Amino acid sequence: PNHHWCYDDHCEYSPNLWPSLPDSKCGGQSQSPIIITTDDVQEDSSLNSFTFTNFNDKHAIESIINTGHTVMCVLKADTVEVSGGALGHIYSTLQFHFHWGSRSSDGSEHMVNSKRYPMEIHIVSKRKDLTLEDAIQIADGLAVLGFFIESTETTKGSANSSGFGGTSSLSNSTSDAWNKLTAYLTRIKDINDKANFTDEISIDDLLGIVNRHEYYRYNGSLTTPTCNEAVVWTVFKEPIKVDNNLIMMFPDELKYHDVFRPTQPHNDRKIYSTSA
Ligand code: SG7
Ligand code: ZN
Repeated sequence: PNHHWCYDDHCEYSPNLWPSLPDSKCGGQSQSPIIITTDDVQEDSSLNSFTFTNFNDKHAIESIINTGHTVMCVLKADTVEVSGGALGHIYSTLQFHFHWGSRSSDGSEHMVNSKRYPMEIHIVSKRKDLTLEDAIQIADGLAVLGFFIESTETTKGSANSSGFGGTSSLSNSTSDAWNKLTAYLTRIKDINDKANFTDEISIDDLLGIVNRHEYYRYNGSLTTPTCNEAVVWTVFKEPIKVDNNLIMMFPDELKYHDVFRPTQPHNDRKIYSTSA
């Protein structure tokens, strides 16, 4: 059975009905995304730095797929890994994907205080010692790294931006990587379209110079059905800066937009932050 869920009310299961999908955990007490209220986060000195293995591999991306809910870059198996960052296990990276909005500034899933960013990238990894099937049944089975994406235009010309007269703050390799990635979107316009990824870009190229030491941490869920409460979430504080015309290619080239779940209640959860 193809149970039809979506992010608006133009399908059988809009977000408020996700809890009634078969096998759904979407009505649970530890759901994602959430609003991170900076006044309420608890600083935790045990939140140390990550080890990102093979994030510099320019051949790690195997394919790019339009799932109908997101654009997903699938990685070659057993290549990229994430450890450290107080995770307690080694995690194998499976894929990364995007959440975006329409023409507005909305698009990210997590919010910081009242701010929503235009996009969010999720790098999804599973515990190396478990199958994916087992990992989604256990609280720390998956580790998702979330980075906000902000438009370079936002900071152009501001007091702390680099250069004179609005030079882009993107390095050439980052800009080049985002240009190459977004060039695939026109080839995967229809749902289930898939392209082999042949360009040489690494995850490091896409992340660029963003600070990878300062982040928020909490226990939550997958943000799509069946919303398993199996995710150790890391949301990095500093956004990646990408040119606005490239951000806009997601809603423009794909046939859908506003692919982000409404924020969920914290209930009794604590949100931690790396300490200053
Ligand atoms: C996207 O978000 C896809 C899903 C992902 C889901 O719809 O990337 O992945 C696949 C393989 O379709 O679900 C199990 C999984 O990774 C939820 O991921 S998220 O919580 O990081 N947004
Ligand atoms: Zn996601």
